[in-house]
Amino acid sequence: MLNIVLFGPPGSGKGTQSEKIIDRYGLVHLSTGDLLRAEIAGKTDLGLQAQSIMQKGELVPDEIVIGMIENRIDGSEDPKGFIFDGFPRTVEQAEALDELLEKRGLSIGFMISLDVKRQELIDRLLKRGQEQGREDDNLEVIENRIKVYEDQTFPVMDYYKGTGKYRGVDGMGSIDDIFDRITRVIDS
Ligand code: B4P
Repeated sequence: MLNIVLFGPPGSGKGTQSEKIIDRYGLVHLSTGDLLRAEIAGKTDLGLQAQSIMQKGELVPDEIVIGMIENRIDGSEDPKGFIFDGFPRTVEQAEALDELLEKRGLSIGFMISLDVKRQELIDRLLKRGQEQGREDDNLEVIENRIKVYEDQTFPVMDYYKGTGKYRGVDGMGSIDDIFDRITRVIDS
């Protein structure tokens, strides 16, 4: 099984590239951002809890996202592998992911980390805010999301570097060029 963590700051192209990776490799897409937005749209208790946190650009509590991921792994029938998009976002989530995979005889193959300049992140997210009206894509919240990434999520990179699973990819340029770089990493 091919299990990949797709990592990067907000706006680095995780969701965008995940779609292309699942098309090519037939993996199951597990995006905690999408799962949380579905809970909000469904007005569930979990969604109501998550909504105010996401509107501020803060992280939803670890136990909530870990539980969601665990349910989805167990609900997938005969998967070829998983792509974890936007998860793990804290070292605690990374440790929990390793633990829950190990219990099922699975492991992460590698983590692909998309490297994108700060101004480009802001420009992409502001553009999406204008086009799609996502509540957290406005300048004040984007800046907080980047700060939260630097403070709480960036250390996850060291966690994977420590296990030899980190693979850095230049996330600047066209979507197709970036996808080519990613496929070279996966195919090697
Ligand atoms: P996410 O949904 O994961 O959102 P994101 O980090 O902003 O990135 P996303 O994947 O959507 O965007 P992409 O870079 O593809 O998280 C949202 C919130 O949910 C978090 O702030 C947090 O509150 C909560 N959350 C999620 N997971 C959590 C967890 N594990 N723990 C706790 N809380 C969690 O693309 C952005 C834009 O750039 C798009 O419009 C795209 O079209 C464009 N784009 C992509 N690649 C491009 C390129 N090469 N050139 C030009 N534009 C490009």
